Amino acid sequence: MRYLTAGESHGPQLTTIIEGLPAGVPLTEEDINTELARRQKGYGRGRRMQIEKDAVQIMGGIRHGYTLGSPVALVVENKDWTHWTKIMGQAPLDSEASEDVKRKITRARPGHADLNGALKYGHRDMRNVLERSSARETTVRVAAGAAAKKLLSLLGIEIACHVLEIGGVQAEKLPYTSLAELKEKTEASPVRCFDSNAEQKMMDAIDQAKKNGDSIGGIVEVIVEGMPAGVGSYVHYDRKLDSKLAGAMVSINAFKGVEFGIGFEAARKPGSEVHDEIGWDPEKGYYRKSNRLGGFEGGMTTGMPIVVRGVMKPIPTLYKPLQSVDIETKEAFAASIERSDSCAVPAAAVVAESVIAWELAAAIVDQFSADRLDSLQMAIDEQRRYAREF
Ligand code: EPS
Repeated sequence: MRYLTAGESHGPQLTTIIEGLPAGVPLTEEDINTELARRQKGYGRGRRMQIEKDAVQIMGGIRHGYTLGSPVALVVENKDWTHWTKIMGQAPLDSEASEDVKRKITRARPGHADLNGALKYGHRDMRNVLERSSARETTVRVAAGAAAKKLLSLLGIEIACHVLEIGGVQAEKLPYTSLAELKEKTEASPVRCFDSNAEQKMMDAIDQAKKNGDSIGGIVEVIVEGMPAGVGSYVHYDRKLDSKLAGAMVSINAFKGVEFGIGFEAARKPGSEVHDEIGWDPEKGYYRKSNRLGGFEGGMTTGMPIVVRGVMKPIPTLYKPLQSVDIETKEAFAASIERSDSCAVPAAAVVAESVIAWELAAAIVDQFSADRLDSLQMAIDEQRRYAREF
């Protein structure tokens, strides 16, 4: 499976085309809109989210509620486009069009794609870069992820996300009895956090950052239950599934790092406290007595829950801008100020969940190459039986 996206943050719409989704998967606009709405929530978002009410239109690949096996085309309109038709118009500008119409940006924001993107593509107007490098694009990545999540759930695989840290405020690792409980509680939390004590402190930290004209980042965690053992491969670097998950996580705007299970903590512990002992049970088959490696050994799933975390840096657009250089005059200036979010970590957790769901669904479809949902379901059931009895 693969997908591409197109569209600028203030252009008319965002588009994705998904290729390779098996036929027979029930998928509705409502399924996708539920996920889009989750991404729009979160304490710390800016005014743009009051303008947008993201809603998908299915433009191909689905008939009477089921995927056809043909490419699935999804579109989300940008409501804000109506304010940007001149600035972001597609038609050539006449020569006397004023700088107002272009809203040209020549002062790169440190930490953003502005300067590198401008010099890579030769843009003297950095709006050409920021419009596409904006995290607005994650809207349709979540739409693609919604399709992947639907497929996974029909294979008995459940996925959830939550926020562990914002601006230095750490959530306590409180136990939850099921993913359902984790989802229910974090869905109701303005910062998508399971620990209600940390929740308020996170919101205070966001308020403080906003007051200071600053931004803050954090850490999100994605958990997946029900993945069959043996998905991925150890035989080649580009077939290791954990590496694909790591790549997907760091592909999210502003994400700078990733870890599985106990993650970087493994560097500080002896092997006996890192590796998970193997057990066998007639009901479950092989299992690990702990899950410190977060569901992967040798680039393959172990059948234990996948636990993967991503770290998001603070958004680089600051109301109290850092020093930068104007690419026209080469003079030092404060970077340009664009409307932005002071913290998008709760929304980014949903994006992380979506991209991880996508990679897992893609790996399953690749490994068990199926054109139809029913044959894929049979293949996964068989893989689970095989692993249990092996
Ligand atoms: C973003 C800047 C803000 C965010 C935007 C990402 O948009 P605007 O400049 O229009 O206020 O709200 O995020 C989204 C629109 C979104 O849907 O997540 C940026 O510069 O990356």
